[in-house]
Amino acid sequence: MSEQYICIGCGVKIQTEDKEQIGYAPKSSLEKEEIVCQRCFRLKHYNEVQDVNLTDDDFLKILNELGKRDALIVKIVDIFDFNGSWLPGLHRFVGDNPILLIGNKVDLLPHSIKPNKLINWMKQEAKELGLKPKDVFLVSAEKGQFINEVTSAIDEYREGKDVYVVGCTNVGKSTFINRILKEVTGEGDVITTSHFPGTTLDMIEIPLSDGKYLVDTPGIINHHQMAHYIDKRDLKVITPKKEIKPKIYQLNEGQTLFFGGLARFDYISGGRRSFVCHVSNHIDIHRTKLEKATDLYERHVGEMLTPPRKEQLDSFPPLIKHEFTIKEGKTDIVFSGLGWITVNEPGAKVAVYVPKGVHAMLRKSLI
Ligand SMILES: Nc1nc2c(ncn2[C@@H]2O[C@H](COP(=O)(O)OP(=O)(O)OP(=O)(O)O)[C@@H](O)[C@H]2O)c(=O)[nH]1
Ligand SMILES: [Mg+2]
Repeated sequence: MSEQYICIGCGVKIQTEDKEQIGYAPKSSLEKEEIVCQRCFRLKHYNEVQDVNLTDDDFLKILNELGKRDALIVKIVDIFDFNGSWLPGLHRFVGDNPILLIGNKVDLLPHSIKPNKLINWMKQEAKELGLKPKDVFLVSAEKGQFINEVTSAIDEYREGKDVYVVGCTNVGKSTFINRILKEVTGEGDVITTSHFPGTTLDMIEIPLSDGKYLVDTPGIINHHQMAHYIDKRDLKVITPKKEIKPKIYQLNEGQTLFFGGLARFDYISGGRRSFVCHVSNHIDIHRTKLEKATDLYERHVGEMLTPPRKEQLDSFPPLIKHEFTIKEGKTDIVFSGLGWITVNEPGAKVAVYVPKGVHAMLRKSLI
């Protein structure tokens, strides 16, 4: 019987027959110690992604296994897109297994934010969302911030069991595991990572010193995230790479902000006040009069207001209006996957427009 090889980059089963299907690797590569599929090779060397035909159900099936295993679950969220990257109903997959909650990409938030405050905020949000984690941490998998603390905590909480790292796509699960590996073994970038959602395709088991495993899992797709509606080439625009610089706008009633052509914010009433925008530094914010906004959008989306790209407009969903009245001080108006606007005083009436399917909401301010 032939041996089953697994791609060390994404976890997919290796096949050598069909170049067009996932898991393809040339026969010659089977002799290597570490086998990487063609898709991972291209991602790593050319930053090009080959589409796969796996569905949500395929990924859910993989995660459903977790309920049957006795393990520690490490749930990762992207702190820049906390609500968008939240996996609802995690208990359905993981059964009674203990959970650690980790907010990744803390390097993107303004340095002035105190980590402890953020952790308390995450604890509160987790409670409201019905999750009871054993503990909550912040990290930067990419920069290595707080990695030692988290690694020790994992080792303690796992009580000699396997560890599964779960979360929605793109939160940095694979980067996190690579970082731990680097700290422990000195080996860099074993697992394939990329800014395209859906990089990891199956479970990847990394052996631990006691014979147990640290396991990377494919991300669950949250369809209400902005990333799924834009051209792949524009992911770089909406995803911050560096600390975001808050931009303060003093607005009068009847003024509008556009975030590229991806979102619109109308300030309806509440007197002159300031709005602090937390979005990727690469997003152009365009200020205009509310009464002119609809017309401006129709004329300039795909040109001055971009992304989306002009050639993509036929398939880009229309912007849908959500109205909010801000009842409490220090509230964030969240555009799932794009960022948020912080309002310090109650009493403002606003309208938020996001592509149909993308979530918009209010939350207690993170900062
Ligand atoms: N700024 C910042 N970016 C990060 C961090 N960790 C991961 N990223 C970036 O986030 C993107 C996704 O990282 P991955 O590790 O591939 O995410 P994943 O959760 O494994 O994604 P899937 O395999 O698709 O489920 C990549 O562009 C990473 O460089 C971090 O700590 N800070
Ligand atoms: Mg991954």
